[in-house]
Amino acid sequence: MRLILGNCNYSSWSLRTWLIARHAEVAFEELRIPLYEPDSRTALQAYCPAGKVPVLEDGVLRVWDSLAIAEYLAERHTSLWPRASAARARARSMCAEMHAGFAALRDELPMNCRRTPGRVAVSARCGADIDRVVELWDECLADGTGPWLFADWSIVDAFFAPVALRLHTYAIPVADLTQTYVDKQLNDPFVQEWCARGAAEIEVIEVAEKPVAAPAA
Ligand SMILES: N[C@@H](CCC(=O)N[C@@H](CS)C(=O)NCC(=O)O)C(=O)O
Repeated sequence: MRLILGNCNYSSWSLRTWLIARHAEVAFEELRIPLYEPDSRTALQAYCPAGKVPVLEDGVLRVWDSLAIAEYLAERHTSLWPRASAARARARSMCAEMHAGFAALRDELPMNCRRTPGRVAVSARCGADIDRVVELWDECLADGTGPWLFADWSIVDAFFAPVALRLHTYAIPVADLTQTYVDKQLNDPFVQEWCARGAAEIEVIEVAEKPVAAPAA
């Protein structure tokens, strides 16, 4: 298998699928396409049906979009989703909500792993997105079974890893229960490996370096 990925520092959808592949312990190669460079579009179109990363190649098969890649890997590694049907359904709902939503959070607080942590003002819409994420996490964590959202690490933790990184790098204050989960993500060896690779990258995507808070709604 081969995963086609963007910049480690900036590409949150790449991080999600890379984490799933690492946790699944599948053997895979990587092809990194730095994004928003003059030749990025041509490179993306050569490998990526939708012109976006991530893409998983398995022989001649190409699977694109993080959710489809997650499901493809989970068909072969069933431990990637929670075992119980109800928990699995909830985890899938959370991934779908992440995949389809949280536009203000994603726009205003771009993933930037190597950013020196520091607070930025956020709009009311972004604040509401953060509150919703925290609500989702706390519903899972409140019963004390942690440390991951459904006890053992699962795909839903990959989907929220970039959000935990954002809460950290933009110094968003959260309650202890939430912070414990953020810290768990930050201390995950795979997340740390990815961030170290991001820190070593030389490309700079200006728009992700200067987040400007949108005016409050
Ligand atoms: N829904 C897609 C989103 C993929 C996506 O937006 N990827 C970004 C990088 S994180 C990208 O390829 N951007 C490059 C571009 O739009 O030119 C997924 O879940 O995989």
